[in-house]
Amino acid sequence: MEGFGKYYFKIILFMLLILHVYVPQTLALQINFYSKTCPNAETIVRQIVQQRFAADKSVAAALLRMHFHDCFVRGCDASILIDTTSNNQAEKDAGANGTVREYELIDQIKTALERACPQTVSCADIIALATRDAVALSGGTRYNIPTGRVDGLISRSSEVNLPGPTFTVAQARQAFSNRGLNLNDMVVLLGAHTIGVAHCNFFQDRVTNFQGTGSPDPTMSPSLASTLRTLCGSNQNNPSTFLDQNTSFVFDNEFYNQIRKNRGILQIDQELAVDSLSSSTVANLAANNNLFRQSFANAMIKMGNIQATSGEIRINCRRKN
Ligand code: HEM
Ligand SMILES: *[C@@H]1O[C@H](CO)[C@@H](O)[C@H](O)[C@H]1NC(C)=O
Ligand SMILES: CC(=O)N[C@H]1CO[C@H](CO)[C@@H](O)[C@@H]1O
Repeated sequence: MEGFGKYYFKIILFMLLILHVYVPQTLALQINFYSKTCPNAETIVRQIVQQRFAADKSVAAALLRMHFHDCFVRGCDASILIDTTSNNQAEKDAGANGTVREYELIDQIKTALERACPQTVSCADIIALATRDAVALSGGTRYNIPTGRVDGLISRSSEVNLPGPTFTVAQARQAFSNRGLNLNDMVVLLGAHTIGVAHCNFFQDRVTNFQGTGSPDPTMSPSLASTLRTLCGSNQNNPSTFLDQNTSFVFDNEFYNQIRKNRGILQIDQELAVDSLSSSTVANLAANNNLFRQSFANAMIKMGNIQATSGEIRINCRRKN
C-alpha cells in the first residue's frame, strides 16, 4: 500500500510541475518582451496612436473597449480582429460587437511593424500597447504593460459571452471572476467608462419604460433622463451620449462622481454606485483620483494577463496565417 501511495504522489508531483513550472515559463508575459527582437516596437505603436489621437480623441475609448472585448473571449489573443469568412462567423460579428471600432488603426500599426520586424510582434500585443498609450494620452497613468502574447487561431461569434449592460453587480462580478478578476478589479475597470459613449439601444429602456414599469429608472437623475429621452427620441439612427457626462474625454475618476450623482448612463454603471457590493469602493475611487489612476493601471495589467493557450504571430491581423 505504501509503495502505491508513493506512486500516486509522484504522478501528482509531476502534474503540479507541468501546471506550475512548465506552462508559465512558456507563456509568461514580460515587460519589454521585444527589446531584442524589435527594439522600436513600442515606439512605433506609440507614434501611430499619438497621430490618430491628435486627429480624433475618441480613439482612446475605442481601443479600451476593443481590448476588453478581446481579453474576455478566449483571452487577449486578438481573436476580435479576425474577419468573418464564408465558413466562419467571427467574434466581431457577434451581437455585442457592433460598435467596436478602430480596426483600421490596428492594421496601420501592424503594417508599420511588419516593415520594421517581420512576423515578430503579435496583434494581441498591438492592442494591449495601443490601449496603454491611448489611456496615457487621455490623462491616465502610463503603465508598463507586459508583452509576449500570441494571436489565437479561433474566433467564433457564438463564443462571445460578455457581461451585458443590464447585469446586476453580482452577475457582472461572476462574469469577471470567471476570467480571474475580482470585484475590486471590476469596479476599477468599469472606470474605463470615464471616456467614450453609449448608443441609445443600450440604455433607452432606462429613460422611458424601465423594466416594464412604464416609468424611467428611479436611480437616474430626472433631468438626465429627460435629456436622454429627447436624444433617443430624435429621428437620428441610434444616437449616442457620453458615458461620463462631465469630463467626457479625460481619463479621470469623474465617472465615479457622476454615478454617485445618479448620472450613470448604463444600468450597470449606476448599479455600481447603488449596490452595497460596490458602493464603498465607488466612494473611495470618487474621492481619490490618484487611487483610481494607480488601481486602473494595475487592473489593466491583470486583465491583459488573461492568456490564450496557444497561437501564432499573425502577418495580417484580420486572418490566421
Ligand atoms: C460589466 C462590464 C461592462 C459592460 C456591461 C459594458 C458595457 C458597455 C456598453 C453597453 C457600452 C456602449 C457601447 C456602444 O453603445 O457603442 C460600453 C462602452 C464602453 N466600454 Fe464598457 N462595459 C463593461 C466593461 C468595460 C471594461 C472592463 C472596459 C475597459 C477596461 C470598458 C470600456 C468601454 C469603453 C471605453 C466604452 C466606450 C466605447 C466608445 O466610445 O467607442 N467597458 N460598455
Ligand atoms: C465636473 O467635474 C469637476 C471636476 O473635474 C467638478 O469640480 C464639477 O463639480 C463637476 N461638475 C458636475 C456638474 O458634475
Ligand atoms: C458592425 C457589425 O459588424 N455589426 C454586426 C454585429 O453583430 C450582429 C449580429 O451578428 C450583426 O448583425 C451586425 O452586422
